[in-house]
Amino acid sequence: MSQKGFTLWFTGLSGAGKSTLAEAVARRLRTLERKVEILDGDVVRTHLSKGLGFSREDRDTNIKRIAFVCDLLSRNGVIAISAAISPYREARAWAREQIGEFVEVYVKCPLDVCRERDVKGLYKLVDEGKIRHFTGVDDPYEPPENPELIVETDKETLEESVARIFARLVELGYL
Ligand code: GGZ
Repeated sequence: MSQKGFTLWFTGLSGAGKSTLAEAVARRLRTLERKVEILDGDVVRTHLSKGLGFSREDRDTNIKRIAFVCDLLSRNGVIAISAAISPYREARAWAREQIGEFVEVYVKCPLDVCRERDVKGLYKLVDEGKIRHFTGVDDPYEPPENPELIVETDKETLEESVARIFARLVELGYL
């Protein structure tokens, strides 16, 4: 089995399931004795990207920082998993270029379903006008045009999505 590092880059709306998938994939990779680190958008913003907001410029800075760390990790045999919205194609292309060993997974879920889930109550705050520039509502989300994989979290179970991610990683020669 290949032991090389790479970056698994999840992109999708808030509430689409990026963090849940990242945790589930990481858990399964660790059972294979692989070293894994998750860079979750929400968590990164409390440390590495503390103080950044949600303008395009700040989001791009956030993505560049995450990509930088993913690159360091994956060059050293670790599987880095990014779970940030990463709404802009250009920033994701930059990350792909920077990292090289890059597997982009579009975590696809309709906005209505994300809204209904409203795991953190953020969509409610958006509706109340308390949060602005929210991705997919009044801020852009540019879906990937050529991701290595699309998982549809409103149509597949978590286990099915994880299984499809593993199958794709095997196909690409990463596992
Ligand atoms: C999008 C926002 C916003 C706005 C706060 N737009 O689902 P969450 O809560 O836990 O994850 C979201 C997180 C987005 O941070 P990222 O670093 O992933 O974004 S980006 O890749 O665009 O830099 C959400 C919360 O922060 N959140 N305000 N306006 N998400």
